[in-house]
Amino acid sequence: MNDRTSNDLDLDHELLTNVGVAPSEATPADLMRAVAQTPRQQLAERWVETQAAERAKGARRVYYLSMEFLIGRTLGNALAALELRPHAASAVHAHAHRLEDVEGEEADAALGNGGLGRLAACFLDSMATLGLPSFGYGIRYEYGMFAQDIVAGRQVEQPDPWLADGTPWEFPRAGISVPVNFGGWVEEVDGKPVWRHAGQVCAKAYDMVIPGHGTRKVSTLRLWKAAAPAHIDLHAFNSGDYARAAEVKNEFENISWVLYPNDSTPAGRELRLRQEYFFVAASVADILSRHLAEHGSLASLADKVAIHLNDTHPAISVAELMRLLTDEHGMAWADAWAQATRIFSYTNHTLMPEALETWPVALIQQVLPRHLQIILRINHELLSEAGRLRPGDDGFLRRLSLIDETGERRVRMAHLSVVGSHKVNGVSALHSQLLVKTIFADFAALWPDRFTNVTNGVTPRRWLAQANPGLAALLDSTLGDGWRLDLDRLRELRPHAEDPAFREAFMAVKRANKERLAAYVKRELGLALDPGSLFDVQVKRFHEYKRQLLNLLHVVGRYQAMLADPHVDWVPRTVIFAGKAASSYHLAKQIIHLIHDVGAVINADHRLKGRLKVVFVPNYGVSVAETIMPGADLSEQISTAGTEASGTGNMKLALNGALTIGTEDGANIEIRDQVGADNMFIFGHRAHEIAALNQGGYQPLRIYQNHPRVAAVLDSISGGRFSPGEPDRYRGVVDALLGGGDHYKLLADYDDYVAAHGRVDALYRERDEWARRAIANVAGMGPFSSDRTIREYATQIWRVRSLE
Ligand code: 26Q
Repeated sequence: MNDRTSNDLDLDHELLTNVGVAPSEATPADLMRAVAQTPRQQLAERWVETQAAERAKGARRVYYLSMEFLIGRTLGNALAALELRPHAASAVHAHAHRLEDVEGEEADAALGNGGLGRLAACFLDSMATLGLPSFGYGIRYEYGMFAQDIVAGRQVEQPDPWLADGTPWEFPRAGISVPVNFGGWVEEVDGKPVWRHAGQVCAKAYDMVIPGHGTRKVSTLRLWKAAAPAHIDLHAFNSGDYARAAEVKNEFENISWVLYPNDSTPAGRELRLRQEYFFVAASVADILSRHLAEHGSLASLADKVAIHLNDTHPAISVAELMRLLTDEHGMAWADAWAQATRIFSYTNHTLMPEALETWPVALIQQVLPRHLQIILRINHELLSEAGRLRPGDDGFLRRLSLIDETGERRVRMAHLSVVGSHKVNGVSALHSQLLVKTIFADFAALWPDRFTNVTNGVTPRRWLAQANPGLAALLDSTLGDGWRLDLDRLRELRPHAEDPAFREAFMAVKRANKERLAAYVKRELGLALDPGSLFDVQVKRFHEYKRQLLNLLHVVGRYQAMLADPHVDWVPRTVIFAGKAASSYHLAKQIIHLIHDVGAVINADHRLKGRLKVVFVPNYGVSVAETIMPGADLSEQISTAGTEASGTGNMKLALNGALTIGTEDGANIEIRDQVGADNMFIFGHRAHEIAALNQGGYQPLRIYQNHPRVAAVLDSISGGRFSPGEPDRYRGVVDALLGGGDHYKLLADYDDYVAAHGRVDALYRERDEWARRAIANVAGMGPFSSDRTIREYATQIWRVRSLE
């Protein structure tokens, strides 16, 4: 088929006909919309083409169900995938603007909290690029992840109305609207259960087309918006009461209003449960109607459909599919169950018991009465099977049960996900090992083959080609451009680490990226950074287990040591933090405040001669990350061993040439295996040693008493050294360590962490040696492409194949 679209952008025409402004008066935001039109049109053509090809082949597809897709901006990625970048750049230049500035006008699609949501976005990119027949399904939140303002050192959350000015990237599918029912009760009619629902919402489909790179294939991200059913509007219109009509409409439409934050402990909010069922019901109905249209019968469903659960958030789909197959389509229970367990697979993203999703039985009874019956039947059959295996072992049954009977009865969504899936995976080797040793040990005894590992990855298109054009150009001229689609090609960099000219070029790229980051910080915060200093970066959500506070303890310790010994030739450091705290997570917000207070004191202390700076970059998100990752020298991956399931920021930073200081946790271990232990700064207790500390009565107070340097750091914080106006401000933070038992073992790892920083300083003085090791990091990152990850899912779990 010949491509009729010209690749030359006619911006004046787009401005006049699509944006509705005179070309001479176009602002950068107008230009952004005008530039977007050409890729939008080409994506629409590719979407139609891809759908037709999949339908013609009767292809098996994977459906990736996720409450979160942290897409970020689309324009730059679309231009790259469609090979339109040079055309767009010259068209924008003709309007006396730079393409990067025009791209900067686009709002991030921040439909996710952090790692889990960004992983889903990287997976879409890889699924499209590999040509896998695939859909992502999620929610079209009106408001994404809150924007973070910092006011007097404290986090203030602002709404994120990312759709306020519209987005050029969505395709409303006016014809695709699915009714979703809620509430009511279940009756028996002729011996069959009938759900008499009490309420109904419409799910309306909005598609985002996900371009593949190096292929005309695309993937689809179908997001559902909640709308009042048409009859509601009609009713209000007839009665003439507009105010009441608006109120009623809101009750329906609030379902897709706002992304829920990833709280320290997920509260069982009813609206969140409604969101989960809303998008699951719409997605499963859409999957079944597509299957029936293409294949005519549900008998072949499991041959053509794979559904993946991104964490337990869409777990109710197991019950929903069973309901549709049995109640609506008359399939026998056993046949339906055999299909369901062939169709579903599930990824777990956390081991921490308090983060595992459960819902009160009473709430599910009220919102989804038929689903509760189905869950109880699944549970009955599970416990019967398990009882036959281990007769009389009541503890085993209690631990396996879908219902937690201790206290208020609750449904364990992880158990529902495991029982309903043929494969369950963790996201790094360590995490997957711990899963079968801890929270899923009983299920692993029952079904050992169900559990597997698929280590996370990141897309090299966004996280190297787009974020770091300088390094991308150096790689292109050194290795050719094949690494974009085959990241293992980075291995060929290894010999170049021995080439002084290459090292020079590599370090010049790093320097330019640090200058770009410094310019951003200057613009945002008015703070001047020294690009010659070591940029020490920790960017991620704020959580106690990620131990931003350990990093800060080192900063304070270093500050004290510098004051004690100002004439030592200290390696200049800029310690950069960024990340959001859940709005209800008091301690995490206190730590953000403390970083600001410490920064204010240190940055103003002239005795340091500018050799230590502390910066907090506000509103961390995908686009901010694209500026920070390339400018980092040192990547802080310092979670308590056994707590970070994988991490993906660790991969983005190493891929951009940062060296890691990290614990043996999550994917850090596999990164070390690939880049070499000599090229990382590993420290701290290992997972089994942390477990032993938990067994053996860990006493942080002992450490405090026996380590004067630790004591001096903690005393200065708790004594108000950094909050003179309110000396008690950080009592609570320090108390969590000394009085609260230091759950995440900061003090146990402090000494080793400080020692590791000593090795960092020593290496940084040896510029040449640092360059060698930074290059070794990039060279070792091939396996951490999400293309590798998705190939593993496709072959080992989903059994889907690329078209042709
Ligand atoms: C649950 C219930 C109610 C409200 C919110 C939530 C909720 C939302 C988001 C719970 C958890 C999340 C996000 C979890 C997450 O991002 N986990 C990270 O996943 C990454 C991708 O696998 C890993 O690399 C990280 O280690 C893991 O922390």
